[in-house]
Amino acid sequence: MGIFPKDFLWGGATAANQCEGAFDADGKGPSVADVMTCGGMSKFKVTVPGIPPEYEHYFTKMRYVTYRKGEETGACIAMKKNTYPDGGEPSFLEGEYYPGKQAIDFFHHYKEDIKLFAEMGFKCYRMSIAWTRIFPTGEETEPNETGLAFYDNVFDECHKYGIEPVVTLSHYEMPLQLCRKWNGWADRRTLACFERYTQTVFERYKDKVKYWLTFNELNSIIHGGYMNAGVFSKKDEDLEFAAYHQMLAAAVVVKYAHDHYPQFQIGCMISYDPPYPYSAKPEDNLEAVRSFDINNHYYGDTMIRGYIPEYKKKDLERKGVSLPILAGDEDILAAGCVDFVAISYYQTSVAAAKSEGMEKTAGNLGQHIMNPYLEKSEWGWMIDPVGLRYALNVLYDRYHKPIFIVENGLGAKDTLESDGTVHDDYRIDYLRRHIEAMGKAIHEDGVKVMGYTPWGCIDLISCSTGQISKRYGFIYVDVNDAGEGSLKRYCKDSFYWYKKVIATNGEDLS
Ligand code: BGP
Repeated sequence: MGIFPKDFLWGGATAANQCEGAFDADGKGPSVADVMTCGGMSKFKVTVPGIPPEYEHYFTKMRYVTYRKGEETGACIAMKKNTYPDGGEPSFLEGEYYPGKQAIDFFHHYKEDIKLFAEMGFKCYRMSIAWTRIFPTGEETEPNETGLAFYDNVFDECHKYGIEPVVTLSHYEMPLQLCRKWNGWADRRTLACFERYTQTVFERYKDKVKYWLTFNELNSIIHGGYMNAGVFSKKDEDLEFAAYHQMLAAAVVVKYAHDHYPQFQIGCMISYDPPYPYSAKPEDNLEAVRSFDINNHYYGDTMIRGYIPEYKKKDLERKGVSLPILAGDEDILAAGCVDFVAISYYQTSVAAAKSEGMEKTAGNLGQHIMNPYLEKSEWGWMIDPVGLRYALNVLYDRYHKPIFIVENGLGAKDTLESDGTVHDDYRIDYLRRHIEAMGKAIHEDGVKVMGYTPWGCIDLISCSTGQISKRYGFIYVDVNDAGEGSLKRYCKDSFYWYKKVIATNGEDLS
C-alpha cells in the first residue's frame, strides 16, 4: 500500500486578488486588496509604534494601504492595526503603484495557466472568487453577469483536464465599499451581503464546484483586520467583533450549503502555526497552550465544534470585550459545522512566559522569538517540516475531521536563466521535506489528510509585501515588482519535480 490515499488531492493554490489583475475589468468593483501597495515602492514611509529601530527597516518592505483623511493623504501598514489612522478612508492615490491592478494577469492567461497545471497532473486547483467581480460594491441585489461568466470559464477549463476546483469564498478581497461604509466585518450588516454573494455563487456553480472554503485564514484577523475583514480601526474590540461575525457567517453558509447542496464539501480555513514552549519551564508550557488556543484553536473550535470555547470567553472577559451575540446565534454556530478542516502551514512559533531580552526574528507580523533549531527563509520565516507533522497530529486528534493542507511553500528569489530555465532546488528541498513529514503523519500516525495544494503554484503577488520577487511558484512569470515584464510563463525545475511527485502519488520525491 502506498503512503498517500488513491484519491489524494494534489494541486496548487492561488487567490484572485494576488493573480487575476484586471482589477476593474467587466464591471469589477474595487476590493480592499486593490488599494494595497508593493513593499518598498511607496512614496510614504510608515513607522510602527513600539518597534525597536533595528526592525524598522523591515516594515518598509511590508504592504501599505493608502488612504485619504479629508484633504490629507497617507499610508499605513496593511497588517498592523496600530498604524491605521483614525478617520481615514482607504483610497487609490495618484502616483502610487498598486501591484494587484495587473498582478500576473491570470484574468487573460487562465487557459494557458490551467493547461500548465494540467501538465503537472493537478487533481485540484485551489482558487478564490473575487466577490467584487460578482457584486462590485457588495450591496447590489443583482449579480454582475460578466463576472459570473468569467468563473464559469475558469471552472470549465479546469474540468476539461479533470481538475477539481477548490474555491475560497473570501480570500483577503472584500468589497472596499463595505470597508468604508461599515468598517467591514466589524458590522453585522456585512453578513447579509456575504450571504447574498455566497448563495449566488453556490447556485451558479453547483454543478462545477464541489469543494468550498469559507474565509481564508480567519484567525489572522486579530493581527490587523484590514486585509481579511475590511476593519480599518485600531480597536481590538472591532477585530474581535469582525472575527465573530465571520465565524457566524461561515456557519450560516455551511448550513445553507448542507441544506441545499448535499454534494458540497465545505471547510473552514485557518493559519495553523503551532507555538513550541521556549523551555521545559511549566510557565512556558502554559503560555504555549494559551497562545495556541487563543491564536489558532478558538477559530477552529467555533467553526468545527460549533461553539465558543470557555478559554476564549475568559479571554474576552479579561479584555473587557463583550461580543455582539444575538438570540439564536448559538444555534447558528452549532448548526453550521464544517465537513473538513483546511489549513495554511508555513511555520511554527515559540512561546515564553516572559519574552523580554530574547533573540527575535522578523516574520510576517513583526518580531517572533527566534528558534535556534530552525533555518529561516530569505523573508525571515522559520522553516520547520517536522512542525507540519506535529501540527497535523494535534489538529487531527482535536477534531477528527479530514485535513486539507491548502497552503504551504517557500517564498524565495528566483533567477530566470537566459535559456528560460529556473533552477529552484531550494524550493524542491523545502517541499520535499514537507511532503515527507505529511506522509509520515498519514502513514505512521494515522492522520487523515485529504489533499495538498502548495501556495502560489504559479508566481503571484505576495500578500504581506506585495512583491512578486517573493516567488512561490512552479511556474515563473516574467514580471518584476514594478509590474514590468513580458508576463511570459516559464517552467521551473520544481515544475518537473512536482509532476513526478503527483504521477507517483507521492512515492518518488527524489
Ligand atoms: C497566506 C495567505 C496567502 C499567501 C501566503 C504567503 O497567509 O493566505 O494569501 O500570500 O500567506 O504569504 P506572503 O504572500 O506574504 O509571502
